[in-house]
Amino acid sequence: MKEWYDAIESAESVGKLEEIRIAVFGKKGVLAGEFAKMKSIPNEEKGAFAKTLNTHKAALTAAFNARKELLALEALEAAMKAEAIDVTLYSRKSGRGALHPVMQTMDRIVEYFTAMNFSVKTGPMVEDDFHNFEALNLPKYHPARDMQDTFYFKDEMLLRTHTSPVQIRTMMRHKPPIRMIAPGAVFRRDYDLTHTPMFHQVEGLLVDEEGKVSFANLKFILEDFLKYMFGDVDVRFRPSFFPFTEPSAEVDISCIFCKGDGCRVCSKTGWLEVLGCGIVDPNVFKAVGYEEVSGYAFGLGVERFAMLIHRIGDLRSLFEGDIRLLEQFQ
Ligand code: 2NL
Repeated sequence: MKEWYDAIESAESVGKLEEIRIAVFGKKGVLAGEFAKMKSIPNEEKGAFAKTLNTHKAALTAAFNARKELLALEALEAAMKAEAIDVTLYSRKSGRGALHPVMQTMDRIVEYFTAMNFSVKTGPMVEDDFHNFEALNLPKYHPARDMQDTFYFKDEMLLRTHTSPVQIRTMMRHKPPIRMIAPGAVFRRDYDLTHTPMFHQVEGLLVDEEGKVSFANLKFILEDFLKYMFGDVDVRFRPSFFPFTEPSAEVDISCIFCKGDGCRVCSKTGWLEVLGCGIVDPNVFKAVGYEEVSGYAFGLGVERFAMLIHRIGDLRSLFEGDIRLLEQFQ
């Protein structure tokens, strides 16, 4: 009998234990075999024999059940260990983005002008010929309206090429005085090292009674604005031309990279062009129905500002959607 106790104790699997159960407790098993011997045992010994055998049967059953329970417990533990999730394990790092540098720059520009009491206006990106061109003293067949530069839809609709139509809409809805900026995306058919088909502009417009708005007013606010954006820079105004302003000027700051000595970025000139501006052309006021008013306007490209402020060399890196760019602007 001892060998069967040992067999139960050392059964390593549920399958092995089942084999032993059949060999010990089964119809043709060890116990059945022992009980069968009763027939050939003398009557006076039967009592003691049966008693011993029943003791073994009870003890073997107890041993079997104990082993079965232990193996079941071990199997459960193994399964739980295999399926366990290690909540202390470090997760894979995912990169953190940031507000796009162009939008950060736009926010800073907007911050300056709202502090100066300009209100922020927006308008549709799909515009019509009148608001984008005609009202801005850009008559039909003007070179700036060239199919080469503008994305056209049918029925004289187009993607706005500047945010000026927002000012036109604002003037047509509200009486002067006007003191507004129009930030937003604009579109031109242009794609090379320094041009993308979509970019961002902020334009500004101030209108008040005839004689109240001077070029000196425009010069002051733009000089103050550029020092706010770029720090201690020199600012110069060069005569220029825009169809919607007269007189017009382009505005330069002293090169922020070489401090005016001349370098690769400023093409050895010591100056960087950053703005266009001027006194609003009377034809623009005529188009929106304004009379006896004066005003100034200006426009700038936000990508150019962002690139100068953050020393970004390649315009296209702003448009690739690579999170490694944004990671640098948290
Ligand atoms: C530039 C030049 C400019 C304007 C935009 C404007 C708008 C109205 C009337 C008159 Cl409604 N002018 N806008 C004026 C001068 C320059 O932008 O170089 N932009 C990137």
